[in-house]
Parts: sequence; C-alpha cells; structure tokens
Amino acid sequence: MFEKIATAQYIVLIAHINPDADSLGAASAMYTHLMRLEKKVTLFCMTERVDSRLQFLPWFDKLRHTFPKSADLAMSFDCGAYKRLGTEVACPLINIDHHKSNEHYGEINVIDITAISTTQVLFDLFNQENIKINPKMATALYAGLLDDSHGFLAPKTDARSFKMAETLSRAKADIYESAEALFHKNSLAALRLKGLMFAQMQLHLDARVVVHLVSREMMEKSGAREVDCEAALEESTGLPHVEVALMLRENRNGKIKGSLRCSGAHDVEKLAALHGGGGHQHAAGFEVENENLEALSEKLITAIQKEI
Ligand SMILES: [Mn+2]
Repeated sequence: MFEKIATAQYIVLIAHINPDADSLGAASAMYTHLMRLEKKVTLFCMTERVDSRLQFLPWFDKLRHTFPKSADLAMSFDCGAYKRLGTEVACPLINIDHHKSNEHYGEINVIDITAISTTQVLFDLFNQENIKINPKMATALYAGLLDDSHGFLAPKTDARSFKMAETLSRAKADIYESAEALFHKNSLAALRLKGLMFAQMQLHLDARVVVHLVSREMMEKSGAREVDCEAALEESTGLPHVEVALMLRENRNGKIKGSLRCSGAHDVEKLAALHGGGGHQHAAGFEVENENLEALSEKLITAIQKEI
C-alpha cells in the first residue's frame, strides 16, 4: 500500500456519504501524512451537508464534494460497500476499513474486522511503517476511536482500544475537544427532537424491542438534522429489557432510513442486509424506497421477532 502511495502524484481521500468521525478522522489523518510527503491531495466526500460536530477535525475546511478527474490514486476509509463512496472511482483504489461486510472493491483492500474503528486500522499501519503521528493526526485518529467505541462503552472496547488511546494522548491528541464535540455539545434542535422521539417511542415484544418512527413533520418541527436522531436511538438501548432498538426516519429524499442497535448475541447487521444495508453486529443501517413508516415498522418487528 505505501509503495502505491509513494509512486502516486495526486491522491484523493474518500470519506463515506454522511461521514462520521471515524471515516473523516481516518481521511484527515492520512491527509496530514500525505501533505508531509508533499503529495497533491484532495479530501473528498459526496455529502455536502456534513455533520457540523465534525468541524474540530483537522482539515475539515479542506473537504471537497467534486471528485477530481485527474487523480491517479484514491483511498477510501470506513466504506464497507462501494456505493458508500457516493461516486464512481475510475483510478486505482485502496480500501481501508473494519466492516465485516466489506465488499473488497479496492485494488488493495486493508480490512481488519477485529479493529474497533477504521482509524485503528490506520493507526496500526502508521505504526508498522514507523510513521510519526503528530498532534493533528493523533486528534483525527482518536476521534474515530472515541466515536466508534461510543465513548469506550461499546462491547468491542478492549485493552487494544485503551492502548491506542494512551499512545494518541501522549502524541497530543485533543481529547477534551473530541469528547466535547462528539458526546457533550448538543443543539437545541437536537434536544427538541429527542423530546419528540421519546414521547412517541413504542415498546414491543414485552419491551424487548423499542421502535422510534421519525416523520418529516418531527424533523421540521424540531429543526433537527438527520444525524441528530441516532443519539436518541442509542439512549433507548439503555432501557432494561431492551434487546433491539429500531429507528425509521423519513428522509428529505422521500426514502426511509432505518437504524438498528442491539445488545448481546443478537445480530442486526443481518436484518439490515435484508434491506440492502450493512454495518456491524450491534449497529447497522439501511435505506429503502416506496415504503411508509408504519408498514415497514410492522415488517421489521416481525423479522426481529424471528431473530430474538
Ligand atoms: Mn467505523
């Protein structure tokens, strides 16, 4: 992989559509490394309205939304499926990821499904190559670790996660700013949406399944952004007895976005895959067309019932 980088002149770093701190953090850390190598680099993401909480990431202001035709190498970060790139990529592509469902669409695929975040895959690669991690890179790598481990609460959190956090802390990652941005700061709109979501939350199958249906009206009434919904979903998994949490949201494009969370031995990735989606065992998502919230919710509750 690093030989490929050495011979490339113009490299595009791709964060997935609706990027999170892991995807954009990994791309940001690589951006710093490539700038040091004096490469021409573009930080690319198809989504134009990127979650503003991610503004603390180094090079956030360098994000571009048009894929440069003249690039001779592309690298994707945290994109399990080719369609998550949001664009066609004609040049050679290096695919760096940690999703079990990764489609291996790259010319080179560096997939470590034991890693808690894509930034952990990249952290290991940097270490193997003795690449020095400066404070900017440390913050970007830490952000992905913190977000994908849900603040070191996810089941996959282990000694390797804390070892990486320690190394990045020593490398002067901005730990406080990452925590503030990703887990503490909240907009009024997001809090209002949460209120609406919890007021209308449904419990099914002896309260083992929690369902949130988020209409366009709720989004507009609260003024919240699509990304704000996930926080309420996460929180509802903390209820005693809840094993699976489902959220269905009407998107601006008329499609319905589904998000699933679960605990224990359950696997929501399988459920998401039934609807063309993907993710991880305990957190997965999908998007469907020509459905309505209630009917889709009933179908999913039946599917969940079979799994739990
Ligand atoms: Mn990830």
